[in-house]
Amino acid sequence: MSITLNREDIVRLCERVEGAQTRAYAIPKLTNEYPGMTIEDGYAVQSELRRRFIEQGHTLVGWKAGLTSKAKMEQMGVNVPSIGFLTDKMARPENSVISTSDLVHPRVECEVAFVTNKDLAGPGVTAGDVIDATDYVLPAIEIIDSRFSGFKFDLESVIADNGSSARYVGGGRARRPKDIDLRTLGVVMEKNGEVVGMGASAAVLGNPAEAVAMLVNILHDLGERLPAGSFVMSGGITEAVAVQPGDHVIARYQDLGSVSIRFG
Ligand code: OOG
Ligand code: MG
Repeated sequence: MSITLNREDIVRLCERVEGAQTRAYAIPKLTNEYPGMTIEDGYAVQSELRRRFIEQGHTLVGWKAGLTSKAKMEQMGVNVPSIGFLTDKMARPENSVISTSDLVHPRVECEVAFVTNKDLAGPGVTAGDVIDATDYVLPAIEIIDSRFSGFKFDLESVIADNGSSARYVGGGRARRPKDIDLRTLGVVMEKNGEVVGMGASAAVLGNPAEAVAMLVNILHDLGERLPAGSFVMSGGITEAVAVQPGDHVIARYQDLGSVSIRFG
């Protein structure tokens, strides 16, 4: 597989995704019009989107792995993980009220986030390399928001839509990766005081550090590396849960404290 779209089509699809993201409206998945689109085409559109955002003054903060757990793959009907980029404009403080008026149909996910203190570059990066380059891990909530109608897509389209990235919130208690067992961290997600999801971190490729290694190896294929100081989310442990204005979500993690947000 390789890039099959020409530059004009990549720019056209990027503008379509950018419009849907910035003005919060749903669009049909891109493969309806471009059925031959490849995963590499999806990343070409995503890279163009990243270039534009940076040109507009957004700062690249890190990356996210997506579709790295069985729960997420089954929920979305996709069986290969993906990556997307994260900027400063997507970050929200813990305990804040996140506006839903500029989102299409937001959902929340509980994830383990990594902050690195060494550069990482593929190919062949392992979970051990990731742990060695990790300053600390912390609990996070990702707010995803597919721009595709009905939250229905395929891998090619969701990659072009930057892996449904919308907002993210880090919090809780930062820990050195060597002081905890990254595979057995339990998490319980509550919405309005009710448990709506629970799982353990091994749901993410056996160990969330594996997801970060995979992400760095995909970055290599895109001609990129992960610089020291990056914030990386390793992927939802449980299914994503839809939220609406007035909802309060809290993710309680074993050994990592909790992260809480409200929606308005
Ligand atoms: C794609 C993004 C998936 C995760 O953590 O698995 C993701 C989607 O489900 O819209 O962020
Ligand atoms: Mg996610």
